[in-house]
Amino acid sequence: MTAPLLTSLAAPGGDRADALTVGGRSLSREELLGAAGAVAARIAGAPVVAVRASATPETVVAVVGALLAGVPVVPVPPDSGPAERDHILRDSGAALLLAGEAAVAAEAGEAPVETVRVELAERAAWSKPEPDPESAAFILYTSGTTGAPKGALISRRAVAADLDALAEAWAWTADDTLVHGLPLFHVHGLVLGVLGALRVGSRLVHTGKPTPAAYAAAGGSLYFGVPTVWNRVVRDPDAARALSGARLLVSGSAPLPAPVFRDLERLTGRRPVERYGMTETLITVSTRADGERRPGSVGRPVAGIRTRIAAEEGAEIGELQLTGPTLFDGYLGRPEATAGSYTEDGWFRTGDIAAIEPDGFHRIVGRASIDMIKSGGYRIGAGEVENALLDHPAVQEAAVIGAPHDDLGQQIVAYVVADGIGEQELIDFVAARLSVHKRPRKVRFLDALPRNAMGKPQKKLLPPA
Ligand code: MLC
Ligand code: AMP
Repeated sequence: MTAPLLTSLAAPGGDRADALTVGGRSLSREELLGAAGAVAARIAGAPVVAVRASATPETVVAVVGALLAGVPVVPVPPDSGPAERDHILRDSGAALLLAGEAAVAAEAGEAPVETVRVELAERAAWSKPEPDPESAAFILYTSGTTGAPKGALISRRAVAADLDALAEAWAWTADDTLVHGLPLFHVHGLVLGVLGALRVGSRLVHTGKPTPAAYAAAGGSLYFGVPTVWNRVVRDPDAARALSGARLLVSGSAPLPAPVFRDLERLTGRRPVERYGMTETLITVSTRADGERRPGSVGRPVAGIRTRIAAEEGAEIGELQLTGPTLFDGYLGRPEATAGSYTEDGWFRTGDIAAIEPDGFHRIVGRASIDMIKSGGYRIGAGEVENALLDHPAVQEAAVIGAPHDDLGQQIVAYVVADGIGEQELIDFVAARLSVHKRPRKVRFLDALPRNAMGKPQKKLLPPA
């Protein structure tokens, strides 16, 4: 039986003043629980609450407060422009937007819901019983291939089951210090990187930004990063060497290039752990602290997860499908999209193409759809960026792809048919409407998009980026 999500929030091995450090500001667990209790008291009964998820202790307090109160949390990227932010707030039905002090000023008068300021110094005891494990902990907005992001409903049970499975695979205990600097609005940084540390009881140092220098200075035993972060670490050998005292370096959210794996081993003496996951499933496949780690492989399913490959007759690779207790409860208000993400016999269709080796190790080979881009570990739907570009009056047609990129894995490249506008202006236009990370890094201007006889744009025929 999985223990309820928040049962173990009190410090198992005794409290310390810097149990949680985010961007240089620290809280003890007692302070965190007190401030979160005050948030819980203020928002109890709300149907859904949004949190402006900047990398601050206020974000952690807001999220823990909502989880104490049993109010589902919708993290909002702090740099999201009005188009993306208003979609998330309206679609989720959030009644309130929680934000730290500096952020409140930035939001004032702009957001379409009431903004509530989170105060680290507030204290209230919260002693209500743990909410139903089947209730939603999070509504995480995530991109599909077309249209606006959908809200994935993640239950408390799914989060608890996943964190326990990962703690077992990585031998993650209260003796660890977890270090990372990932955004607090996605599974990697928020669910694993904050709730994981709180559930296991380890210290957490969030570096604000995931820079090599900040990782090197943090002195952790366990580090999380997306491949872009590890690529930057190995390009800074002094920073990389400073990580040789760590117990485990974990990479996920996108494929870790084999040369980066090898450079990490060479510079730190540590073979990185690779793990695979998705917003809709949480982290489902991983190599282990006590097992083999192989470049290009994400290992075996974690406890409770079963996987299979839906391959054509005779083929070894095909769509990875899975089932288990960490799966989501569907997309909010989108029964058709939810149904479409499952097979007839109830397995989740990841949309990733994979192979399973005879010894059970999984290799992720690619994505089924060209319209799902992974850039710097962020998942970006081509359709959402195309729609943003088409909102500009000068743009007549737009096609967006993820072009291979050494540092980001893929970089967003936009091909447009447009009059009287320059590249940077269009990049800034998208950055201001959506989140900054969804901006094209390059724009190519064409006289017309390549199309087939039916008039459908043919992305495979676009000129090289
Ligand atoms: C640049 N900036 C702009 C801009 N261009 N601002 C406004 N308009 C423009 N046109 C600013 C940015 O806001 C930022 O400011 C700065 O420039 C640098 O931005 P960037 O160039 O986009 O950053 P970059 O170096 O490319 O970021 C790399 C990165 C980032 C690795 C740090 O991609 C990242 O954090 N990735 C993590 C994604 C992640 O966590 N994914 C997990 C998904 S969950 P400033 O002030 O902010 O510096 C998942 C499940 C699983 O996948 O398996 O884990
Ligand atoms: P997101 O929904 O942002 O969590 O992105 C999920 C997607 O990230 C998956 O469907 C994969 O395409 C990709 N992904 C996550 N981890 C890995 C990994 N270790 N190797 C390759 N791809 C990964």
